[in-house]
Amino acid sequence: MTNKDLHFEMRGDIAVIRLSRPAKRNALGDALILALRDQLENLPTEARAAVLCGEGEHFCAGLDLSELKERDAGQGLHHSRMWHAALERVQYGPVPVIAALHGAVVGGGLELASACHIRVADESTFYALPEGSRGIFVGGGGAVRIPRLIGAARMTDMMLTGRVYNAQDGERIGLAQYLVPQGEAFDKALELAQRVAQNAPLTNYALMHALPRIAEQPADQGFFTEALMAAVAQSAPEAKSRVKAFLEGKAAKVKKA
Ligand code: 1HE
Repeated sequence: MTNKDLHFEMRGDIAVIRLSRPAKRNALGDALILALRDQLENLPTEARAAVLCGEGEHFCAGLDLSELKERDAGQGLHHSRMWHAALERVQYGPVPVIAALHGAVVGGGLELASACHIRVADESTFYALPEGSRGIFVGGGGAVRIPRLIGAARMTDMMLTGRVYNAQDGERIGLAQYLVPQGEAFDKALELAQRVAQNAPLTNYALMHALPRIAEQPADQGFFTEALMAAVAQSAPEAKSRVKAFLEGKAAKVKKA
């Protein structure tokens, strides 16, 4: 499903997906959510990583409130599940997704950002979950993903009191892994995506698909799953050639930060 509010381009082997509805602060209506899902399901095979960003002054104002018409309980359930399906394509899609954040990252916008693998925020970024004040609840996976980033207590506070976190505090509590000067989030996200794209595809796959599942498993099962994933990754020809290159002094060392 194509959508005029979702812009897509390839920059080399990086897929750039841009929410392009700035007049409505990139609010996510049903059509846009479905287009995002379809876009992730149909990435060109040469894509090795993706950057997700928003056009205009804000990353995303969340759910398009103009579509919040009367739904009965069953319709509400299906609507939430539609968001889940789309954001699962972000989290468990073919390539790691780096979110470039600026301005408002609120409601469903924060749910979308939390489904990405790395979040880069610029100094204009602010985070909120205004669902509490709108009389609704998160429905795009936020109740699962956001506590895993910042803890249930902080999310509860955000929703009960309408607390807004600024960019610095957002990075401090774990909403973003990177904080950059205003206007630089996209460039930083692209730089990181280019770096991620150089990893062995199986390593990226393990980080996207095995690690979050291991993190949910009891330790004993997690250790076992880790061993299986490690065995698969290290047996790939690419792992052998990369290790050989290091041993022959042909690959980069880890440098002090
Ligand atoms: C919208 C939306 C929207 C803006 N749905 N139309 N999300 C919220 O509760 C956040 C609501 N939005 C805001 O608080 C503010 O708009 C912002 C802080 C994001 C941006 O402020 P600002 O001053 O730059 O823009 P604005 O003047 O408020 O909005 C510009 C236009 O965008 C305006 O429409 P216009 O026709 O009068 O120009 C706004 O109505 C429109 N707009 N945000 C629809 N969200 C899976 S469940 C997820 C549940 C949720 O996400 S609930 C939280 C929803």
